[in-house]
This record gives sequence, C-alpha cells and structure tokens, in this order.
Amino acid sequence: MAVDMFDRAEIIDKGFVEKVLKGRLPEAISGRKSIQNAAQHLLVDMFDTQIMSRHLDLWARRSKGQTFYSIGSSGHEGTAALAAASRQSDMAFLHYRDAAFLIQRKKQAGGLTPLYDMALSFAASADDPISGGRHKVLGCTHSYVPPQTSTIASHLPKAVGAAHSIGMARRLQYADAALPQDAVILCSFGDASANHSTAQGAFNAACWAAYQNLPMPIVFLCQDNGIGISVRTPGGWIEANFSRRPALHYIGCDGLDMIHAFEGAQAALDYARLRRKPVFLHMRTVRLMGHAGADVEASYAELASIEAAEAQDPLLHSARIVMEQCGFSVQDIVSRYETMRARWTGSRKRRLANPAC
Ligand SMILES: Cc1ncc(C[n+]2csc(CCOP(=O)(O)OP(=O)(O)O)c2C)c(N)n1
Ligand SMILES: [Mg+2]
Repeated sequence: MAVDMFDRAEIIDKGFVEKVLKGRLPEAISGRKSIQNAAQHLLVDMFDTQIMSRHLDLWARRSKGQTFYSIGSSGHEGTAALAAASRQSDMAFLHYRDAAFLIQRKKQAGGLTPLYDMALSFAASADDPISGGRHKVLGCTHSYVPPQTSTIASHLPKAVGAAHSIGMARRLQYADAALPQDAVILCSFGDASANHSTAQGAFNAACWAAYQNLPMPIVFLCQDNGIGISVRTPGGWIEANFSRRPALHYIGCDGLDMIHAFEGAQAALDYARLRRKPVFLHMRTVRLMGHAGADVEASYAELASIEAAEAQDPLLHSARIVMEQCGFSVQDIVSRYETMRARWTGSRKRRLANPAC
C-alpha cells in the first residue's frame, strides 16, 4: 500500500522500527563525554521516558474523536534530561512540548500515573487531576509543576517571581516556605516564544535582579527547533540574543543526544544552585509531526526539510546511545518500543488497570 506522505506520524513510527532494524541511525553528536558505567541505568530510564512520550503523541494523533487539538512533544524528548538532572523540589514551569520532562519527573516521584493523567488531559476529561477538564494542561501538584497552558510566554514572569520568592523567604525568615532554600526554578519555552514581550520582560527582570546580586536561581530552558508554527527563527538568533546578556549565564546543549542534554542540564543546575544566578540553557531540538495535529506542515515546508528533521529523531539517537553505552541489541530496542505501543493499543480496560502508566 502507498505511504500517505501527509501522515508523518505513520512514517515516523514505522521509520523508527525500520531504521533501528536496518542500523540506519544518525551519526553521534560530537563534543560530549561518554557517560560513566554507573549512569547506564539513567540512560535506559530516560530512553524509556522518551518512548512513553512518543507513544503518547502517536496515540493522540490517531485517536480522532477521543482527543482534541493535539500539540505533541516529538523531537523534544531531550527535555527528559533536565528532569533527570533536577530535584523534585526544583519547581518547573513548562513549555507545552514537555511531556518527556513531566513523565520523567513523575516516574522519579514514584506512585504516579503520568501517561494516564496526560491522556485524560488530551481528552479534556473532567477527571484530569491537574485541570479538571481544560485541554492539554501539563502540571502536577505533587511534582512541583504548576499547571500551564499553551499561552506562550505567560509562565515566564511567574517563574521569575517564584525564583525571587526563594531569596525573599530566606530574608524574611518565612517559616512556611514551599520551596527549599537551595531550590532552583526551571522554566522552559520555545525559540519563537523567547521574542514575546512577556518573555523579554521576564528575562530583563531576572538579569536586573542578578546584576545587583539579588538571588535569582532560575534555569531558562529554550527548546530551539528553529520555528514557531510556520515562521522560521533566523539562524543563530537565540545564541546571539542570549549569550551576551548582563548577569545571564549561557550554556548550549544538544537535545537530540540525551547525554549531551544531561551534561548541559547538570552544568546549568549546578551554576544556578550554587551561585543563585540565572542561566540560559539553549537546547537544540527538532519539531516532528508539525506544529500540532491540525497543522499541514507540507503546506509551508519542503519535504526535504521535513525528512531531514525526521532523520535526526532523538529516539534514533537514543537507540544508538543505549546500544553503544548499555549493550542493548536491536531486538531489545524494538521490543521496548513495541511493548509500550501494546500498552496503548491494548484493551482500554487493561490500559486503565496498568498502574505503571
Ligand atoms: C500569547 C500567545 N500568542 C500566540 C499564540 C499562538 N502560538 C501558539 S504556538 C506559537 C509559536 C511558538 O513557537 P515556539 O516558541 O518556537 O515553540 P514551538 O511550538 O516551536 O515548540 C504561537 C505564536 C499563543 N499560543 N499564545
Ligand atoms: Mg520553536
């Protein structure tokens, strides 16, 4: 049967298995160390999170009539690394493509059901524990993730306020502070959102405070996929704009490679935690399956550029990494991927009963 070139979910899904089986994996990204043996379990754990996030997207795209306007996280699964490197109590204000972050954080907390909760949110169910029925809200009270919607940049001033509150609570010797004194605030957004006046005001306030040595322990994570809906971000703009701001420490990392992303996240967190200063963590990502379910990417992008992004699928990079670093076989990878699919495509009853989801 002919492949429908508009159905990128199908192409990416089938392509993952095919490319793993045929060994057609993208080349390693240079400039990072190989992770220590002790951290192998972390790589496997992050890879599992990425697979969970991917199948959530695939399920949402294919559940016509059950879910609503779906904004996916595919291509942004590297954000799992920031969750893995941070503490539960590092409060996180998230971008709408941060399913992998939220899954990783909720897994680490234990006893939570990230996939089921997000499925409820995608379906705008009244049972969604974080919003009670508003569509596609990422958040979790238990995991210090205040709920956010897709109103771009609206969460940045709130995040800066939260970072400011940590020092204030200490200064005022406030006994009931919700955050530990060494907590760091995490705040993520896309490359186009960084231009929003609300975002610019938040960066300015953070730098203004840090410039005069007021505590401002925040990691701004910019997930740079080079585009905002159909508008390209000029090449190099984010680095040019944010690497030379007063009192803002800039770190670049590659979200396609989970080791690179983890190293960048660790460096950013260490800096913000120890110095109580803001960090701009610039993470390269790719956007897969278009902006959202209703978007026909082929109407404004060349097929070659869509395919080039798909060839850099972070899950393919992660597959190569767990083979190189953790001794995984091709079959191990395919079996993990298909086991997670089976959880989604199995009977609704079985899925709901599975506490590990
Ligand atoms: C305040 C506001 N203005 C406009 C929009 C419409 N909008 C949704 S996503 C988006 C672009 C975001 O691009 P980027 O920040 O690069 O994130 P990405 O989707 O690429 O991850 C815009 C303008 C919105 N959601 N909120
Ligand atoms: Mg973008």
